[in-house]
Amino acid sequence: MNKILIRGLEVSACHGVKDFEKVHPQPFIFDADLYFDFSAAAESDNLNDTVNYSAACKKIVAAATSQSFNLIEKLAYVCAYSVMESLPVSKISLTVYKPQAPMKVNFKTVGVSVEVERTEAYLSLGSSIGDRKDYLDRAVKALVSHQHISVKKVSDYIETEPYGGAAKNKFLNCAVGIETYLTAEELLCEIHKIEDACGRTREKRWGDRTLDIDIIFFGKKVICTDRLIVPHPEYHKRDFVLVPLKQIAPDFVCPVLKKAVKYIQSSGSDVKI
Ligand code: A4P
Ligand code: MG
Repeated sequence: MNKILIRGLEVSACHGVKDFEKVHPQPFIFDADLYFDFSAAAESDNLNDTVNYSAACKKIVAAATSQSFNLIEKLAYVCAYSVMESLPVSKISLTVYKPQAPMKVNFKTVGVSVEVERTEAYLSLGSSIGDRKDYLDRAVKALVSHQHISVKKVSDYIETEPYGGAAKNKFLNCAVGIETYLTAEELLCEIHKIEDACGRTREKRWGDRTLDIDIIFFGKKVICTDRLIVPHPEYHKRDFVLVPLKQIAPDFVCPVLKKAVKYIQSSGSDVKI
């Protein structure tokens, strides 16, 4: 993917852990790579078809001067998020240098680099205890109000037969399409918080639950760690996942099966339509 480069953007601002740094401005230097497919702009020669680097610089300056942070780590993320939230770049790599950091050693500069990427992800939500619709509504609301998650699509809620043998109640299921700047691990943490806020207990695998949120797809990434397997290893066997997913993301291609969702057929029969 092509990218737009910003180098040596100097901003005078007040960041640092020492008291005097919070009142006396010092220089911070930014480099940024904005990933954006500008082939249309290369063809049209029209500014409207690309990301205006001036707009990106203004966002960084505004983010860096509107608040005071202790750490350049925080500063870097705030500036990166600010660009991602306002401009259609798919990823930003941003470095911030602090050449006058108060240290009693000779040095040229110190700095940090962060990468923030926009990822299209799909979640499967299910509830089989209590007011099931209210739990799904609360989960969707929590996703909508999350600062680094933007909900793009919510499927219909469908009632499904319990799958897997452990659960006894009927489920209400849905799928949600999001865009997020979080990593997959961070997203997992956030969905666990939402499950916990809805009274989720983890007694029996596949058992009845107030709220379960699974990550089905995280962009095109294939992840296999102790904590996270994506695409979800069982999703293609389950109509309670596939039916809502086909409604909101029929053309999304599974990075493992290499098939669009609309062509994936489960062998299960947990959904009676
Ligand atoms: N984990 C690994 N990969 C993922 C992923 N892609 N998304 C880990 C989310 N979590 C993932 O999950 C256990 C651990 O799986 C997590 O801590 C995480 O690190 P959990 O939600 O605590 O436990 P669980 O849900 O009981 O286990 P599991 O294996 O996620 O079960 P499923 O697959 O969620 O199945 N029938 C109907 N009709 N509708 C349903 O929604 N749901 C289940 C649960 C069973 N039967 C159902 C339904
Ligand atoms: Mg689960």
